[in-house]
Amino acid sequence: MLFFPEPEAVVVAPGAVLFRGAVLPKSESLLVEIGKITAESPLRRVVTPMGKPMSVDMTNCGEVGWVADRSGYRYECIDPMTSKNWPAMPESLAECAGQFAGLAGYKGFQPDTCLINRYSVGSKMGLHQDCDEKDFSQPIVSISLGLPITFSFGGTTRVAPTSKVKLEHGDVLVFGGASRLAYHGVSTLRRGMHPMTGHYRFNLTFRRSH
Ligand code: MD3
Ligand code: FE
Repeated sequence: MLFFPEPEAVVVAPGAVLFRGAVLPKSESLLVEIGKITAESPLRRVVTPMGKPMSVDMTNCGEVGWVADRSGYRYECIDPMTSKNWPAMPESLAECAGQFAGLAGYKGFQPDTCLINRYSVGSKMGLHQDCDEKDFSQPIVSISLGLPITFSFGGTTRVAPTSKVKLEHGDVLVFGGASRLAYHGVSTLRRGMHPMTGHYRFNLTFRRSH
């Protein structure tokens, strides 16, 4: 699908581009795809290497999926919950991520994994870097669906000052270049009701793991 008119791009930090509401027209089909993926590889609560359960429920699609357990964080071909391969990444999702990466200036992005995060009231994600991938010249594409949340991003050290952006249903964020290793996180999801996702917020992050 071509985007007409071209979505408005806001550079939120060097290398980071926000396309507000850009996938609103396809949000329904994205949620249908999420439903199919989670029917095969259910959302589950993962535990950090420190033994602390995260407050976000997660699953993956693609050739590999991001896993966390007592031995660390890594990408795996097999879903540890089902002992089967992760569901394939729907072509429409891969194409959509590639298209936004291109619009943000990162040509030829071919994600091999998509992490699906589901936030419920009280879920949050503390400040962290995404550094389990091999090639940091590859961007990350994030799609937000459902309830809004406040996203924070800083510099490449934990103590660098952070800026905040509200992420809403249909927003797409592309992080590459200087922003790829920026610390980022989201604040606690507040209670609410979204017509398409109910009490939840979903976030899709498309990555190239190798
Ligand atoms: C900036 N997810 O899954 S998406 C994550 O809303 C994660 O679920 C958040 O951080 C969420 O790792 C934020 C925006 C995002 C994703 C990846 C990034 C921002 C990023 C990687 C580098 C810099
Ligand atoms: Fe992250």
